[in-house]
Amino acid sequence: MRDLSPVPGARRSKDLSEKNELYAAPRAKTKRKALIYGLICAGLVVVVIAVAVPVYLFVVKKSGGSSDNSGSSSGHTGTGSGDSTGQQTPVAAVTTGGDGSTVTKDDGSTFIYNNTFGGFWVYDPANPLNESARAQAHTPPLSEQWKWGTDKIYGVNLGGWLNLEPFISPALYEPFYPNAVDEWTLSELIMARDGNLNAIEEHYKTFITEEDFAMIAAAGLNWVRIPLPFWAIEVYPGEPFLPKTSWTYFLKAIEWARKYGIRINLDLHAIPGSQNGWNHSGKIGQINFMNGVMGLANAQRALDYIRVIAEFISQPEYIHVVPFFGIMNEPRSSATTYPLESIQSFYAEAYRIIRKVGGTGAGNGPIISIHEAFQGLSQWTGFLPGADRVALDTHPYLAFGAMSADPIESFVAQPCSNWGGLVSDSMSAFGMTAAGEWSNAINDCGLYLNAVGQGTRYEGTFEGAPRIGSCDQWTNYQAWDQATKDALKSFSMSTMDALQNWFFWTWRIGESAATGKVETPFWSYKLAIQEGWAPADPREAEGHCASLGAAVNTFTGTLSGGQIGEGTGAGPADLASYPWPPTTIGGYAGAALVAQLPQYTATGALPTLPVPTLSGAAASATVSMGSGWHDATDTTPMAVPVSGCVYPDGWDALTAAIPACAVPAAKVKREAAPAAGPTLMP
Ligand SMILES: *[C@@H]1O[C@H](CO)[C@@H](O)[C@H](O)[C@H]1NC(C)=O
Ligand SMILES: *[C@@H]1O[C@H](CO)[C@@H](O)[C@H](O)[C@H]1NC(C)=O
Ligand SMILES: CC(=O)N[C@H]1CO[C@H](CO)[C@@H](O)[C@@H]1O
Repeated sequence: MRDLSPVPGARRSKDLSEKNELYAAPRAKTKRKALIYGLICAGLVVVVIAVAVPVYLFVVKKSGGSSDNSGSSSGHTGTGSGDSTGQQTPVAAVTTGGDGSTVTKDDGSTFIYNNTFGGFWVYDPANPLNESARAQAHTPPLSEQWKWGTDKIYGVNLGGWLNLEPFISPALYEPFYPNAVDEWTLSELIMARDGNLNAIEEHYKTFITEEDFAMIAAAGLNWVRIPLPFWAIEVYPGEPFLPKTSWTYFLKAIEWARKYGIRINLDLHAIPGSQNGWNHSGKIGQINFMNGVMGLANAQRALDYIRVIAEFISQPEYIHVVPFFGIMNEPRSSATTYPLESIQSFYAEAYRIIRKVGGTGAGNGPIISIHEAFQGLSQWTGFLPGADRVALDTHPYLAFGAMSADPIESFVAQPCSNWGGLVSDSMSAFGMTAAGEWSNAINDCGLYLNAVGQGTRYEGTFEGAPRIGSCDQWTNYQAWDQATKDALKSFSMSTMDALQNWFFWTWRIGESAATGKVETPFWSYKLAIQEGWAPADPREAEGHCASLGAAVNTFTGTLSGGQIGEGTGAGPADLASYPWPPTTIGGYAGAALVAQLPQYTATGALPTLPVPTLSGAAASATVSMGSGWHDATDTTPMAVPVSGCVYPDGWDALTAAIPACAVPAAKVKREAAPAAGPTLMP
């Protein structure tokens, strides 16, 4: 997330007397407590009777089988009693459950699944690929095709989990204040302190767990967007990130999403060399993707990582759980970095690659989501017309514009007018458009929000902004009164109504180690549920703008043709007008100059992402979990450094000299491997 919102910012400030009223516990809370106790008491009964879905029986061998079984079977009402022959013991294992059912996790511990929307979980060790689970009755099960533009995405990001951000998990950064400012420096400092990066894996293990997926479904949400860094695949020498490990946890996310009927938008969030110079790209500072001496080489690496991910998620075993691929978070295209035509060439090349991997047409490979690159949605009208399933991504935020002391009430209707029309117009003019990020923040208050060691515009301590007031009232959520919460909820709902298909940023904000509490409360959906400023059901938001008397232009059309994978298969007519390599790399305008830039050469081994290892009872399942690589005919090697050549540092190359030895652009062309099935290569 960042501040280059292409939409109008907040209004100018007026005075607001700070609120110091004590937090009055909302009535709802008492009611909820009673409900909670009721559920606990009813728990066991509910487990047995409330599940109207089939219960599967499977047989475990008496010797040695039972411990396997207890470890991973879900639900556990089974009380298999030994039979007199001592041969085999039938154990009833619950493989699915609805509201109030008990879920048993990998480690044998249990929790209660709550879902008042008719959702149910499914996990059958005999068929770990079962796709019947539903997040809610109104959300299609994974086994059914998502209807783009008709079914509504009510999503949250799992931000700061596998791709770290200081304001999301401040406790990881605080011990190193002010030196850890991004994942690069954090990794270096943890390595220096511990001699390993176990602390980062510990974060993966604990920050998001299975319960979160259950709670997300219980909150009426049906999608998650998961930011993933390229180092989930590999690192190059000199890159201090923890390599490969986050992939293991992404596989857990796939398992849990499948179990709870939630779909995943995999968002490649950090790109070699940095696509935006912001902390969440891995390294603050330079933009070396598509910019400067290593701009093209870094882009080659990025394309290969996109291919490796597309090869994984296009497999039939995974495509229904991960049908949405955000290929790059927030590329910061501009006249001083890489211009629109450059990022469009990159997107077009990614499109060729992904569609070649998965084939064309609904269900073949993911919908491809491209961020509007801070150009505004309308700039994308007419880009790749007729393309097979390309979606636009936009991140509208109020938090980073001009600050205002006005009360939350004054912001409530803004999303309706500011954003509703933009998204709907884009749905009509371009096709599927979703807001990959938004938050409740009406200002930039909160620990590390603008970066470690930086202040806030609101307090007049960042970027020369004039002071508006103290941030305390906006960060000390325990003191918020009911009116504040109601206004915040209303702001949330008008944003949901305006954006229509959305992913809140973010599900969870970790507590600060210093204060033991969340310091950026506007940014946590989990906290919003707990403290009462999230709608119980996001569908309540529909019509909210109208109820406020604010006009919102809701998309009422239908997407068709290539937009939903029902195109002619001809592909976009203008694909050839977006060449790869592009004719401009930041600082090098014109094919002749681009041709001088160093490139990697396609001679490297292909890194296939591993498939999950089944454990417990599932270990004996006979289903194939795939090979990790969808298209066996895709044997184009990875682009790697030319052996013997010394390249400039890919993260610090803006002023480097061009090496004489690296392959000049003109000599390298992506090899088209023999095509099996439909191909869009022109
Ligand atoms: C479901 O509700 C019960 C109390 O009714 C609670 O203990 C449990 O943590 C909830 N489950 C989840 C996943 O939040
Ligand atoms: C998946 O699980 C559900 C619920 O247990 C069951 O009804 C369905 O038949 C299963 N489908 C497959 C393909 O195993
Ligand atoms: C300097 C910098 O990169 N700051 C960004 C760090 O991340 C936060 C949260 O995403 C952004 O708001 C900052 O702009």
